[in-house]
Amino acid sequence: MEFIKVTEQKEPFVALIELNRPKELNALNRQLMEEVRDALQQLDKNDLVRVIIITGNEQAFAAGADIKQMADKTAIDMLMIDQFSTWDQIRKTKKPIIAAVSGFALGGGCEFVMTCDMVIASETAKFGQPEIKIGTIPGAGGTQRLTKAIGKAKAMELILTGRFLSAEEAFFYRLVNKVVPKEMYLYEAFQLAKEIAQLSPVAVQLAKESINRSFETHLDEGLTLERKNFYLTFASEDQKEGMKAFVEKRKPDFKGK
Ligand code: DAK
Repeated sequence: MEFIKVTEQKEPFVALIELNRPKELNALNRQLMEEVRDALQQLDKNDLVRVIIITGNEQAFAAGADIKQMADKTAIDMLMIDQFSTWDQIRKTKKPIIAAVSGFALGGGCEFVMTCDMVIASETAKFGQPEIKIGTIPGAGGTQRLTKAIGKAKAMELILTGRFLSAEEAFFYRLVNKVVPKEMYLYEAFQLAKEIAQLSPVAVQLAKESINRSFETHLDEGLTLERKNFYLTFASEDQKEGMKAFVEKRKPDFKGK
């Protein structure tokens, strides 16, 4: 594992996955997400693990999918690479996953957090879907999950402007379970994990499955639409310009083409 660290049984029945690309603010390249998928599949099969915590570092949970890896891709490249199957497999994890978030959780990072089951945030956490600023839209469930989590008006505001939510705001809008001082976010995540890990793993898994069913009944249709539209942004000059400008550290000049 190059981009993640996995500690099984950090506490009894609790495993920890740490995203570990600190120089790139844990930008989620394809290999990192595949490593997360593989780790989750292993942990799901391991009877000594009942709850999984996923975290980044103090500065960033993850600042999004890796823009440098996507910048030159065409719509067809994106379709053929099919990163979604990795994300879909992550979504199928049976054991509960707690995201412990400090610093940036942006774009794919915010979507990854929303794919987890519960969220403990440091007071420094910042959540957002800033894809619009680089000429694309959320591609891993953001338009669907953020809207269901915080409501239409606020989701529209965040996704159409790319603004960030502070940890306090994220708590107010029910995107996160709890906000704690930055020294405490991992500790709090472990407290929650240990409480759940003492309970019946069978009941916990069935409860998780049932809650997700209520949440996801209409999600598939939404995700299908979102995917098509995400691919479509890669047919635009604006996506090329937005991602190129980010890499070149300049302001993008969008033309609406
Ligand atoms: N990708 C690649 N590199 C990134 C990055 C990213 N998302 N975010 C940060 N970095 C890199 C920077 O390029 C910089 O690298 P060097 O220049 O030092 O080599 C390093 O991390 C530190 O970043 P900054 O110098 O920019 O740090 P600042 O503190 O000044 O700013 C920031 C922090 C988080 C505000 C800024 O880095 C930023 O705006 N980052 C981009 C945020 C963003 O736009 N995120 C959304 C990306 S699009 C999909 C799944 C998911 C997605 C799509 C499809 N499928 C399953 C198909 C998701 C898409 C996205 O997330």
